[in-house]
Amino acid sequence: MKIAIVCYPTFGGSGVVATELGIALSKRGHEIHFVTYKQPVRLEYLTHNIHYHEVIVPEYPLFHYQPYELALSSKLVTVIKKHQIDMLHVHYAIPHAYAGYMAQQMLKEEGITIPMMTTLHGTDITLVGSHNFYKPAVNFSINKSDVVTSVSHSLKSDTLAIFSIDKEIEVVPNFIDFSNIKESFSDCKRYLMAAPDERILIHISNLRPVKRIQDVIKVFYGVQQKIKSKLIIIGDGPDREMASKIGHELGVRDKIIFLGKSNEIERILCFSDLFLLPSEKESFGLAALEAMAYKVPVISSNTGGLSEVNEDGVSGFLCNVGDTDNMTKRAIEVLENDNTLDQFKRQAKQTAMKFDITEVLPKYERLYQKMCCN
Ligand code: GMT
Repeated sequence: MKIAIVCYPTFGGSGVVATELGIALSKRGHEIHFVTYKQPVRLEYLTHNIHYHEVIVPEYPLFHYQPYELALSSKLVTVIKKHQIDMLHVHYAIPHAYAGYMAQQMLKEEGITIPMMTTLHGTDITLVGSHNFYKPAVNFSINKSDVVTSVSHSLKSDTLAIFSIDKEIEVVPNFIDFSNIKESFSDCKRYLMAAPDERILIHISNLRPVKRIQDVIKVFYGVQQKIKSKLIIIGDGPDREMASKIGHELGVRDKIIFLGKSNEIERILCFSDLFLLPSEKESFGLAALEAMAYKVPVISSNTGGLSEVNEDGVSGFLCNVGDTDNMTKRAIEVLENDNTLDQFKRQAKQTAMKFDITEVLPKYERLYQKMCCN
């Protein structure tokens, strides 16, 4: 099939999932066309089966806000016609489902029918989309999608609770392509980050308030009182300064390493011992799943879809949002002795393997088939 994929090209989970999905589909013989404003960060190569079309929004002084949706829907019309695309898969409802619907309508005028699947990822529903500024348009474009999927059962329930949806929502979880995950690393440079007798805790996110980075620092503070350790923080965002300040106040700033945005997550996960994800909201927690795939157990909150990914007592532990005392206790339980840590590491990987792409890809392909050929 010829599939146009619309996504955010940045480090966020929705863009990563869309990119990995496109790459996997291309390997199965589908022709994939990414349509977005920058080459997606995880899209390292373009082949005859993978194409990238840049949406350009020229600055025009009259516009206070540059009209990205307009440029995107126009680009979609052009790409769909030129490459005779069979279907459209948009990731993240805002504004992609809306722009996709507009493209569908323009093409209809020319006698071209193009079905659209919308995959809901989380903040497009729970944080941004639910706001009255956007809600009517998001509700409308979800209902106008031919197929709607969500990345967890929890996100499906949230969507049905927040919006008036008259479409069936199919749950298709996020995934890991285990064929890309190395069993062993020759260049895993743990010594660069910590002494041999230190444990390494890690947090990866866009450092937004929803991630509760203050809880990451508090938990680390508690852990390092009992166990010699370092904390690595990957990603960048508005709460980075605040995290650093709390680190100073608690006297642990010198044990926290901020690495910024990274495209080399695997080279850091390979030596990490524990992933912290205490989010306020989290529809799935792809970052946690990626950590588990590299044998890093997870202490997370039990919000949203996290309990569908992180198995309590198996791949790590789930705690109530904001309960940093319990998170600290659980973290120490996992890290305290080598045997327990090894067991959690093994179990983390086993749990992650349930989300291998070979389990998930056929679900998308079945839905594509149904949508295009019914
Ligand atoms: O977590 C973020 O703020 C980024 C956001 C995104 O849209 O990229 O992540 C959402 O989608 C990911 C991929 O499906 C999920 O793994 C994240 O849990 C979800 N984030 C939230 O729900 C806060």
